[in-house]
Amino acid sequence: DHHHYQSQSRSFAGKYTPSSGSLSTRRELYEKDFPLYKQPVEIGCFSLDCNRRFFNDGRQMRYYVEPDRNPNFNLRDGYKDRFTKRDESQKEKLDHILRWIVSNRSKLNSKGVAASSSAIDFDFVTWRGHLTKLLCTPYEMREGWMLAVTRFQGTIYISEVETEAARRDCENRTEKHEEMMYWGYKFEQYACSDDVDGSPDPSGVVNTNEAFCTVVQTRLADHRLLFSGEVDCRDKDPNAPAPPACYVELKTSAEICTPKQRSNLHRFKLLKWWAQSFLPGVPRVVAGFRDHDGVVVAVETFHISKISQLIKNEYNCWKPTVCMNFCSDFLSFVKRVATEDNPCVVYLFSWEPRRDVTYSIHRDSEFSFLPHWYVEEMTR
Ligand code: 0WD
Ligand code: CA
Repeated sequence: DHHHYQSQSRSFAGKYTPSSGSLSTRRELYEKDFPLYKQPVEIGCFSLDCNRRFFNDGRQMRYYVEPDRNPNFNLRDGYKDRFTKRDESQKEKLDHILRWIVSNRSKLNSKGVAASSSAIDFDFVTWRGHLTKLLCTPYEMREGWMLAVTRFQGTIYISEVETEAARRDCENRTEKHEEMMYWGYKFEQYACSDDVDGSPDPSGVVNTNEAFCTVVQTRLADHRLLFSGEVDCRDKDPNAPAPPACYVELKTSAEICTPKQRSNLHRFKLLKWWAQSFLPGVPRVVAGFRDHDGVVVAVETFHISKISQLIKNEYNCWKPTVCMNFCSDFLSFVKRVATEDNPCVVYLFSWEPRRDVTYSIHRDSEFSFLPHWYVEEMTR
């Protein structure tokens, strides 16, 4: 099945894995059969408004309005005078997802009391973006990561910790780079409307506090996952398939002028685009290709289910099976390591390119990330 999703469960052929203090990220080790990955199901959504306030509904949903194949969107417009930027120093960790869980707890509780060891019937709770990083790890040559892990009531929570290198990069961003980060949000404004029958309004303010997030449930091998990811927009056709199949991911990328540039898009960018959208079952990515002056000169749709075919012609390219098998083995590693069920204990998993994944253990430290309100709410 070239879509790689599985609609039915099949038995998990658990095999002996030696227990060890580290996990290899070498690609060859993960060139196995594609693991079971169930069709992701949307179990809810939430919105963050212009002040980053949480709402347990889809009020920030936007609708995709197909741009001209060769538009002339100026992505620099409004950067100076119509841009409200989210405060990046506010580290939100898993807070919005935890608020969603508390608001929807009745839907999540196991029906039979003794049916499960975990109170919410999931092995892992995390952001989709953290899983994207895991999927890309065997091919990542530049940026490492740190993931804080806590086991609480049988469920393992995973929240990213900013690395020293990432903090430096963030502080040393050039003005040019700062502006280019705005371009992606500006493209969204050109391609989305707030109302199902409306049109985009590029004269408005771009506010990066606003977000619509889907909450999906799925299973990777024997890992039951609950994660949330930000969704750019949906198909406005009322007959479009149900979420997440109606969702559209928007991207901007440098214009492609040479075969070498097309090859680099396939070898590096499509890996990240594929991983991010495959995880929640978003079927298509619409890319706006811009010139050096930030003008979108071409728009192209990439269907996630066709990407594995597209890249097969590239020499020494990434493989979806390596990404999924690494992620599955990493989650098994985490289950083996994070044994103490305690909201104050963090297992900190760290990885740097060309190294193995290692971990350290922290009790009542600055890495603890499950808020008191969440622990209290879930224990009552
Ligand atoms: O460490 C993180 N990445 C954290 C993310 C820590 C705490 C919160 N978040 C959350 C925010 O609540 C946000 O709404 O990130 C959410 C998005 O989560 P995700 O979907 O799991 O992240 P990811 O797949 O990496 O990014 C999706 C989109 C990005 O679009 P592009 O096309 O550039 O991939 O979410 C935006 C961005 O537009 N985004 C963010 N928004 C707010 N905070 C963040 C962030 N830290 N990172 C990406
Ligand atoms: Ca996007």
